[in-house]
Amino acid sequence: MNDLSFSPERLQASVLHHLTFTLGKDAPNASRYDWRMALSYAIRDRIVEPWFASTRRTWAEDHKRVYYLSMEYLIGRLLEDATINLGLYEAAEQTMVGFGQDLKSLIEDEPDAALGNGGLGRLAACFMESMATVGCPAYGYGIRYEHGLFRQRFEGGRQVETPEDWLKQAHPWEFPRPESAYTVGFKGQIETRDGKDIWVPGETVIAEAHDTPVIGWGGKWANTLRLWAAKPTTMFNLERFNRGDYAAAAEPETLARTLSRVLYPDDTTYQGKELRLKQEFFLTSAALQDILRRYLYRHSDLTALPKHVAIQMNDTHPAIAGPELIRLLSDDHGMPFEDALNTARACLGYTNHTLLPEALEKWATFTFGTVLPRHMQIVERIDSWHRRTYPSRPHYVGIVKHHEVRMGELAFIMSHKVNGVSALHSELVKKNLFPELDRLHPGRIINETNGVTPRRWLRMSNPGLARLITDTIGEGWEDDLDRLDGLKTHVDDASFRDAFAAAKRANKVEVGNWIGREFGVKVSPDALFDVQVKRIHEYKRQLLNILECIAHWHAIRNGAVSNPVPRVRIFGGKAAPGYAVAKEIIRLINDVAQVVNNDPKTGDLLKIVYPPNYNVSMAENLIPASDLSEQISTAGKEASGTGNMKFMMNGAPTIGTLDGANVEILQEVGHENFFLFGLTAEEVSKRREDPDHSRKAIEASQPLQDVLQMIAEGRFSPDEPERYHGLVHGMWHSDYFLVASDFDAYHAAQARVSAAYADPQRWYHMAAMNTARSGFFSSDRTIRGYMKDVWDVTPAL
Ligand code: 26W
Repeated sequence: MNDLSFSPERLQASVLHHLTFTLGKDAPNASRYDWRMALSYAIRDRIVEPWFASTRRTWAEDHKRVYYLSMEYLIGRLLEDATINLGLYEAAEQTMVGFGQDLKSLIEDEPDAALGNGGLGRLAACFMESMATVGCPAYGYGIRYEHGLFRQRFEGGRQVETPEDWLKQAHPWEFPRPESAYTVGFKGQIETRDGKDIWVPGETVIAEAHDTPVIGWGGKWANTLRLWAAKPTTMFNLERFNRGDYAAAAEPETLARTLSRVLYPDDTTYQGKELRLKQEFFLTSAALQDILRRYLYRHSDLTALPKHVAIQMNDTHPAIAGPELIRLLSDDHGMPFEDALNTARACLGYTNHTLLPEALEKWATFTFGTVLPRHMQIVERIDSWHRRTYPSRPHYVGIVKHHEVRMGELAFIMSHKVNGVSALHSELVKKNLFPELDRLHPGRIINETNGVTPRRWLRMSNPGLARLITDTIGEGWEDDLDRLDGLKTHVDDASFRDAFAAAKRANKVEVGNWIGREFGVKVSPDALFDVQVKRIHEYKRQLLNILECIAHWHAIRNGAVSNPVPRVRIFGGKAAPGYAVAKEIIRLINDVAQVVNNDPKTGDLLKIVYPPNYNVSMAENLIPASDLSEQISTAGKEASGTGNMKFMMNGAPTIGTLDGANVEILQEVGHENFFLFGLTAEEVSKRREDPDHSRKAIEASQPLQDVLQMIAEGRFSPDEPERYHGLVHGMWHSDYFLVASDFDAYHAAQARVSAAYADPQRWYHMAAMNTARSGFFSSDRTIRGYMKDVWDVTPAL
């Protein structure tokens, strides 16, 4: 039974074994769920050996370890990914056919692990896979949220949120580790003992580890994703229970469990809620205690910690790591304060993912001091140490200002490296976010352009194109993505372009069928699939997209477009539940879709589709079926984007602004393979100085005026004509994200797209060039950059 070889026969035996002894089911009575679980356990068994081997080797070589601290991991499904990375896909397919089961439908039975909001969380998931692929010994630390990101439905075109419930069924990939548990404290007071300040928490919870092995490409290395679940320190009050006071008896348990109950669904607007701060400290403290325990198992000199340990903070969410590590080193282990500070800083790195002012975490000193009184003291000591050490620091710079603790400044000062996530973004981090700190600490801010894992985002999600690539340039490109460049010589070959087009068309047929089946909209696979999928946010400008849809529709109706190219405009994404404007944009898209999709005058020439509940699994289906990638943020606002890279890999040219990693995508593919439009970041800042910019832009554009007029007249909301008056008013009078100023340029760029698509030879040349030039955007390259520039760690493989 424990022959874990990879032959189909052994895999079959394993599946049957798990079905019988783990699930307790007899094959004739087994459901799809049972088969999926049995297969998952059989696959997991085959990860365990490389996982142990990796761990043993790291210990044996006393290898430096990377610890990635992140409040979010947007993982998605694991069965297919693990099976493909182990090279077991065909064996699994055969095995399951033998049991009368279809592997694909088992794969789709798995719920998405949606423990993240968007880009930052998905990046953490890609990094975990890449660290395993390149053999970087690493642990990811996070929170085991009982409920991930909410589910989205539309009711009358409006977003409705319902709770997500991924743990309703057993999660086959994790190993609970009740023995790996730490106490995390909150509140309480500081007591002085023998002249030392000691924190006596007023509340405590237990953080209990749940480990998921993450296997890299080829199954050569596996790391651990360790997620913490909150447990009460005391189960319940027996005395109260016996008195019949059941609710009160369970109070400590309820209190603790709320900590890891639910992921905060806000990205980009920070709320200042006490529970969020507690979650951040819960993750960070448990992780640091675990890191020190592992270190002290072999070592005793804590000043040598940075030689063995690198800790990366994924944005400021775990930025309490600085003060917490100082506290553990000095309060618990007796290290002098300044030594503790220097040791902590040599371990820590900070990645910034956003410049938006409303996203920068700042805690009221009252909240911070109440929840973490000892840390408040330490933060003040760090700040005064920094002021003393850098006397030229301007008075307005610092961690604690205006009764707030600024987490960005804290993370910066407590890190030896600070990085942005694209070339442009890193420059803006220097110039606009931390100009004074950059001057005081030259060289600390560096760039590590984001990437995505080509295993999930090309090999797994686009098997047709992956096969064509292998047939064309040979095997081995999956973990050596620069080799895609070898496709360039084939792009001029018409038969290669035909094969490329056929792979794309097959994906479009599947997505088209799904759209027809699920949403009742008939779309042609020969139409141009124009896709914008990402969180809904004003700066990402889904509004610009839908306004241009209306202009395009209007132009076709009026016969102003000769030979219009049929298009399907696809939207996907969730709005934060409290983000009213974003929700209004969602409703507008759905309202416009209603009218356009039922207009016999435009028929198949234009369809607008907005499938609800966009998530990782939907992205895996949509992106390979896309012709055009919409990356149209206001320049200077999108830190990097990672969706843009996935589209590029899958052969969808970008229509986009010079923002985030679009800049580098353009550099790689060249102007002839990219539809560039819009103001640059510098022009955006200038333009905003004119208080009248929006009115002027609208008055200069007849198409935009017509569009706004139609919306204001209730053309898309006949039952409530004034529904979008606020939105239209905002366009005329504020338009902070410069939708109006970029409208004409975007409209013109869309016309260039249509012209290019009308010539298939030209189009597939462009599409294939995008795939060929996407090698730089593998997250393996990104991880190697962090290893060299930030973590100072070499691969163990
Ligand atoms: C505290 C509320 C909050 C939560 C999450 C504020 C900000 C965030 C994230 C930093 C938002 C985020 O996901 N940023 C995205 O990070 C990606 C990975 O680096 C980038 O590609 C995106 O451009 C950036 O928006």
